[in-house]
Formats: sequence, C-alpha cells, structure tokens
Amino acid sequence: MSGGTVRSLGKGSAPPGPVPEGLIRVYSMRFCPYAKRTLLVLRAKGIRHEVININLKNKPEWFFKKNPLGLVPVLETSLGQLIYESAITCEYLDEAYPGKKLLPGDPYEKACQKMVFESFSKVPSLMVSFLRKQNKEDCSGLKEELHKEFSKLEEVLTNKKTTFFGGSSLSMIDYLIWPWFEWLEALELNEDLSRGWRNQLNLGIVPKRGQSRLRVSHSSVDQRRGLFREVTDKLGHGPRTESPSPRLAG
Ligand SMILES: N[C@@H](CCC(=O)N[C@@H](CS)C(=O)NCC(=O)O)C(=O)O
Repeated sequence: MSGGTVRSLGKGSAPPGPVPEGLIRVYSMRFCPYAKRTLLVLRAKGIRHEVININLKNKPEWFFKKNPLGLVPVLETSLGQLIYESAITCEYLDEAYPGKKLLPGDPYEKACQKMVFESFSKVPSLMVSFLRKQNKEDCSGLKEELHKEFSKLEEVLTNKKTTFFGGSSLSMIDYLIWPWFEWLEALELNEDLSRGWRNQLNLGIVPKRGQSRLRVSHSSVDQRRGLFREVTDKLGHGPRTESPSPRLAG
C-alpha cells in the first residue's frame, strides 16, 4: 500500500521508470476529487500502489503520453498499460483485482448504481461554477440547483431505506461520489445544504460512529479551499465534469 512520501512532478522532470511488478501506479493530484475516487478504491480493495503527483499548472511533457488529455487520475500497470477517466479506473481496479467486489454482480443492482451516478453527474460542474462566482455574484440560483441535485440523492436513500447508496455496506457508488461531499465544507455550502436532509446523506456516506473510513488524504478544510481555488483560478478552469456518458461498469 502506498504510504511514504509522494513525489510531485512538473515540466522538465524525467519520466518515471517502469512500474515495479506487484504494484500499480496512480498519477494523481493531491486535491483532485476525481483522483480521490481512484485512491479510495485502491484503499478499499487493499491494492498495493504508488502515487506520483502531477503538477497540473506545469505539466511534464511526458505526462501526455500517459493520458493524451493531460488529466489525472491515470493508472499505469507493471505491463505499461494505461487507464484514465476516474470512473473507468475504479471499474478496472474492481475487475482486475481480487477481494471484495465493490460493484454489485446483480444486473439490477448495478443498474441502480449507474442511475445514482447519472443523478450525481451535474454536481461537480455546479460546484465549480459556485466556486468561480462565490463572493463575486449572487449565487442563490446555483445554491438552489445544488440543493435540487442533492435532494435527488437524498430521495435515493429515503426510498432504499439503507445507510449507503448501494445498500447496507459501502460500495462503488459511495466511493465515486464521496469526494464532492468533502468539498461542500470547503465551499462553505454545508449550512445552505443542511436543511435537515444533508445529515441523512452524511450518515449515508460517513459511517455513523464518526470515523470516516472513506478519507484518504487528511487535508484541512482551509487547505482544500485554498487548493481548489488555486486549481480553478490558475488553470483557468476547475476539475472537469464527467465525460458525456460516464461508464460505471460493463
Ligand atoms: N473526467 C475526468 C476529469 C478529471 C479532471 O478534470 N482532473 C483535473 C484535476 S481535478 C485535471 O487533471 N485537470 C488538469 C487540466 O484540466 O488540465 C475524470 O473523471 O477522470
């Protein structure tokens, strides 16, 4: 499992060598919610991995050979195989590695997870718009839109009467959407989105007795807020939205 110091590579850096056998490599960025999905799944399945952080403001030339789009996350195997797009990396890890399956085997349950994923798909871009407009323009419309999107998610839990989005235990869908719940706090949306129902969502995502088994990095809210702002300001755009038709499985 990854543990030690994580490198961050930028323009002019030498490309990293081949991935050692028995490991998988993830190209990441510390505060990227998409990369967080991949890291959560690596953790959840106990897969031995190494992390190389990419300086997204000053990307290494060689990084475009890993992903022509120049986006993190990217997985690289010891055979030199490259996998990008966060939902696809998560699905790959679930299929390629033994242990607890995070996607349901049952076709209906899998379809349900895909539907929740679709429902969630507007949230990342709404959050980025909110961040851009925050303190500059009236954001009440955006807040309303976010509220609507989160209400849809709440409805799923209410109807299912389960703690987690996929049922009684954590599964793929929880890992795919969780990173954006962390951003609610950083974007100071907690209060606006806590009209009773967010608590329920929170309970759904964070196991009840406090310890979030889902957290991977332990950045403070302030660090995340600063970094998220930096990503959107200096790159000229924030984390991108989902690909047009996000694939979850099969
Ligand atoms: N659809 C992609 C989005 C990934 C993404 O937008 N990553 C951001 C960091 S959070 C990135 O690499 N940005 C660099 C850039 O836009 O040039 C996925 O799901 O993996």
